[in-house]
Amino acid sequence: MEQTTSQRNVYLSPGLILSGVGGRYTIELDNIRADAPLHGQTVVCRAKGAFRHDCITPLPGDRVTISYSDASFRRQGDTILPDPDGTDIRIEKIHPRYNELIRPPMANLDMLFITLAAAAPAPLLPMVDKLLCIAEHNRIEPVVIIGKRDLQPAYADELLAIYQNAGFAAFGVSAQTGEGVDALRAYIASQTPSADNKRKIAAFAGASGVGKSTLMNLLFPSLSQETGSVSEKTERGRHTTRQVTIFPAQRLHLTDGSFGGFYIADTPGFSLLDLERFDFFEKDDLPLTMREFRPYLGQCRYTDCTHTKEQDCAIVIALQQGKIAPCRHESFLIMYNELKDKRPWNKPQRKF
Ligand SMILES: Nc1nc2c(ncn2[C@@H]2O[C@H](COP(=O)(O)OP(=O)(O)OP(=O)(O)O)[C@@H](O)[C@H]2O)c(=O)[nH]1
Ligand SMILES: [Mg+2]
Ligand SMILES: [Zn+2]
Repeated sequence: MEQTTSQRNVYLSPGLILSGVGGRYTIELDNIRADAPLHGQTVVCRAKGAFRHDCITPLPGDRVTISYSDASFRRQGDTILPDPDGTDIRIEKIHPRYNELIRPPMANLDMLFITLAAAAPAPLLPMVDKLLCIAEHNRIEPVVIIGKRDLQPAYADELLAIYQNAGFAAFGVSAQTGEGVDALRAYIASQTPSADNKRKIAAFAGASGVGKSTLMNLLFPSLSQETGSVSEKTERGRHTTRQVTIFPAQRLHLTDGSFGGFYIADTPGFSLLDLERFDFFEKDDLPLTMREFRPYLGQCRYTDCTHTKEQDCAIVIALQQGKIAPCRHESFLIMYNELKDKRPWNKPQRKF
């Protein structure tokens, strides 16, 4: 759309928020409108003030419409260069979200690579399982990645079996030795764009230090030069990711060629404290988010069965028969206890 206001052309372009820091958003504009000068470009800009007023925070993954004018770019021969400060560019509209998470703070996720380490840091399985349940509840396809296999191979394989038996796609990998990385890359490459042909948005998520950034750099060698800009050195000299950054598909080249099926985000690791602030849902929704519980639901003796300890509970029987892993049921109990007195759940309001 093009309008003229005081002799300036004003343009509207759709795009995707790749990252946002301190109210400044990096947006990849769709490459569809040849008449909108910045189409296909990546711009940095702010959001219109009304969002803050309404307590709406634009998130990485948001589909947005931005407005800009002729003052927002300059032409150099055939090349158009967007204003690096984006002073005349702003987010006008956030399109309806398919889903929205607090950790990692992202919208419209299709897939979550839930990453844990076999050791260093030792995995907190209740946290992993909580993340899996949140993904299921938000209709995000979870994939479990057990990293640092080199440190504890036997334990890594044990965890792999638990998550594969529960019905998840799961991979054991080591960035140190490279084992399992090819299989994971092949899996990612096999994921085709969703039915409406939009590229899927995926993110790596998990505790801090499990190796998310290292693994992403190994999977997508073209990223490795860039991660320095999104991670910072901690007091202990370690690099840690400070913000969600979605990498546009055209930069995600696999070693053997180009790959455009995904946008993939690196995200800051969770801490124990973050666990408290995770997204959650109602107690009654919990059993449905446990993938391997589903075949047994509706088969318990009591219709209001909590699946914690009742007589003739189909879940407890499956647990006793070894069909459900004890650690998964333990995580279920922890989440159940957390949710049982928490009702109704008030989603925290996010501010800029
Ligand atoms: N032994 C071993 N160490 C690894 C492996 N992958 C990563 N590391 C090390 O683990 C540390 C943390 O790796 P990162 O990739 O920064 O972890 P992260 O999950 O991105 O951490 P945050 O950004 O803080 O969330 C680094 O010192 C890596 O060298 C692995 O497969 N094996
Ligand atoms: Mg990182
Ligand atoms: Zn039951």
